[in-house]
Amino acid sequence: MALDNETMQGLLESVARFVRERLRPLEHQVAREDCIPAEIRREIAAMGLFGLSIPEDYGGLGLTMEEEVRVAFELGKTSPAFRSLIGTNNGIGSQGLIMDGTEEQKQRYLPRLASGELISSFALTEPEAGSDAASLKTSARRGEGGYVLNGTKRFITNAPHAGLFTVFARTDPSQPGARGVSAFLVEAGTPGLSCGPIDRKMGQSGSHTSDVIFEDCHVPSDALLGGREGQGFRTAMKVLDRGRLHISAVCVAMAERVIDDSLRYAVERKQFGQPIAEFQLVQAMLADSRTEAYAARCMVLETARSKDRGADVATDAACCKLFASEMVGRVVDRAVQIHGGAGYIADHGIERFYRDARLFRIYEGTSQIQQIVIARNMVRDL
Ligand code: COS
Repeated sequence: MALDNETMQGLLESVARFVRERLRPLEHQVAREDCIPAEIRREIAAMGLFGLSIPEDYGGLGLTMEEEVRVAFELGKTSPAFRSLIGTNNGIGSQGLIMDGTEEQKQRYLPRLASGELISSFALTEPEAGSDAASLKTSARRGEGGYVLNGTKRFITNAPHAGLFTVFARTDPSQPGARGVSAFLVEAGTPGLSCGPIDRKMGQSGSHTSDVIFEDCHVPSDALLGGREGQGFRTAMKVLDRGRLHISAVCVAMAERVIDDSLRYAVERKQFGQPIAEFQLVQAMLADSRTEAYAARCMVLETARSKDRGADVATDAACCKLFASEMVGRVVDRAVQIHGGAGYIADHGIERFYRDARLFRIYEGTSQIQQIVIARNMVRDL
């Protein structure tokens, strides 16, 4: 444990209180305005939430994976846009740097990521390279004193707000697959780097994605992550293994939130002269949702503990992501059903979770990619 029990308990309680008292009342506003208020960002920064997973030596809280998923179990009990604001700094935007960066690179960026002064983004996906990430085309040619980047990245979370991008680009055009890929740390404002317009999405309003475009973008040699070419794809995969576990925890949290909303509604709502919670067909939906959310919670905690013990959790993290993201899809669907007509009306907020949850089965690897990772590793390890 990075934190003693009492401190950890205090952190969990303050995140739960913050979600209850500050974030939940803002859910409709954030959805309507597609924007998280600046004072909320400041409060999130003051609580240290931008640096949950960043080591203490660089100004973060240095939480273990188990501690991090426990925080996500609380923070995820509201609109996922709030979690997404800190998601890249704790996950895919910073982990490449933490795992494989040089000491100088860590010193330069991690303290500002931990404080929330700088937002980071993970720029892997391209218009023609999504699930097949190793086929990416963005190029990084050696140029004077560094590299010249050209290409387009797509659906990049937090890109419109990012000060730092971890960019995956091909340094060796003779290697068409994973081996030719390297990772770069590129600062916003570098000439030749620009972001496209903010994407209009099905859900998760308040969290923004956009294209990131590189046109003859010169970066110095020391922007190469870890100072080594050809390591980028491996870095991306390690980062995603970890990210998938965190997303699984967020799925558990959203499921628990909508189960709680559904239960309260079912107890209050009367039909045929009694609360609908007393009807066995409604009870079946509540019970199935509770069972599945509990199973996902256990999987996530077990895998997080195993990661903290130093085990390779690539397969188990994929199992968690597959199960938890599919699970929350079923749970929000039942939540709409239990709410009936109200579930379809925006004012009740349930349809918003239904749309928000859909992304979990897609980003950080689709369900089908998780199945491939799991089965391939099973065959490999036989
Ligand atoms: N940890 C460390 N290294 C890994 C790894 C992992 N989890 N998974 C793969 N690697 C390494 C392999 O060992 C291999 O290295 P060598 O060439 O030295 O042997 C290299 O990476 C290539 O691996 P692989 O051959 O498995 O690559 P594939 O092109 O077959 O792709 C999948 C594998 C499909 C699993 C990968 O492309 C993937 O995860 N795609 C989904 C991408 C994604 O999640 N996108 C979401 C965008 S971010 S929101």
